[in-house]
Amino acid sequence: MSETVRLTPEEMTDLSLKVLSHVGYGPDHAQAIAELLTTCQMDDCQSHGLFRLFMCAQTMQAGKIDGHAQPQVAPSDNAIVRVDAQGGMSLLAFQKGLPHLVEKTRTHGIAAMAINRCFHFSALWPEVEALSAEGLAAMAMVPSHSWVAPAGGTRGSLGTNPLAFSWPRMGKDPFTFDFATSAFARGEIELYKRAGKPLPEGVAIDKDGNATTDPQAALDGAMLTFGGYKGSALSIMIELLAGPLIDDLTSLESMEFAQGTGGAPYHGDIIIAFDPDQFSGGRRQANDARAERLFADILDQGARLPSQRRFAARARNTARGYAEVSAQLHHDLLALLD
Ligand code: NDP
Ligand code: PYC
Repeated sequence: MSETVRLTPEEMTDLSLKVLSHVGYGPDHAQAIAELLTTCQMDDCQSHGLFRLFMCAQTMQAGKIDGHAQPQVAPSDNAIVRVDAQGGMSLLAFQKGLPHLVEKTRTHGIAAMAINRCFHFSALWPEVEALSAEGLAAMAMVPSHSWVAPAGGTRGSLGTNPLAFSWPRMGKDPFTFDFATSAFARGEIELYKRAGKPLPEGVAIDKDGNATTDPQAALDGAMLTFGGYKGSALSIMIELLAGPLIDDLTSLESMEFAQGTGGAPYHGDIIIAFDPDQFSGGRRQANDARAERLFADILDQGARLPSQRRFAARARNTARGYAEVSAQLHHDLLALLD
């Protein structure tokens, strides 16, 4: 088997739709998930592209998700958009709430969207880039399952808890970063396991609390946060903002909810958006230029901006009309249709 196969966006979406409907997702959720996975794969996001179809299938098999849930946006007259995902996957809820968040941010200067009662498996950059595409700055956070030990701890209390931020740039790709607050995302450890590769040092401990580079021992033990106590504190902040603040579950509670059944974590998602026109007091153009000066100074020394690799992959894959996907992954995804 050759190492990679070439898939066009249409082939990726088609494969995803077939798998998702086969395992039990209704057409609205299947479409939202398939579009997201295609978008991520076209950016060469390996841990949260087509690979995530396994997690979507496992989530359905676990029996707790509603594959036909219709998210409800609650009416509000303040700057908070609340969307009840009704026990479905988060993506449809995000799509439904997005226009309300954009409108409230333009009205109030700052607004937030709290998505409740959702299963969540996806990368966060598409959420924040949907807002930077509207000329707004945004950040997003979610908990996950309690796989990650706090700094100095020996067992999982925290989630892999990604934090994403996007800043709109006139005529250019936005400044975006999106990463787990664990040293590695869980999906990345799963990919190391599939590839039979050892992890770098400092990513995980085994179930006895000893440092390990064995992906399976890491999955059975606990992951570590990036940046020691600093990443650990950021991760706790994400638990609080995307959990108790918005009346939803922490990673510990999400893990308890799953009762060992596997699949995507179940919790909330918080997205905060800022309107630069209002924050800059009418001096957006001048302030944008100051931000550009900072980016130029970073690039000038040979450093790269976060998401630069991803945008380059997007440009390359879009121009040639396909992305390269591991042949083994493609083979294993087709087997989900059996
Ligand atoms: P990575 O470590 O792969 O990358 C994190 C970010 O850092 C990216 O924006 C990346 O840009 C940037 N970056 C990487 N190297 C450099 C560099 N040398 N200089 C500047 N910037 C750099 O991310 P993770 O593995 O931690 O997370 C992957 C995905 O997993 C994320 O999209 C995240 O949302 C998702 N995730 C989702 C979870 C969930 O519960 N839903 C849980 C955990 C993670 P670039 O892409 O251009 O390389
Ligand atoms: O990669 O850590 C992860 C993850 C958790 C939920 C979805 N992705």
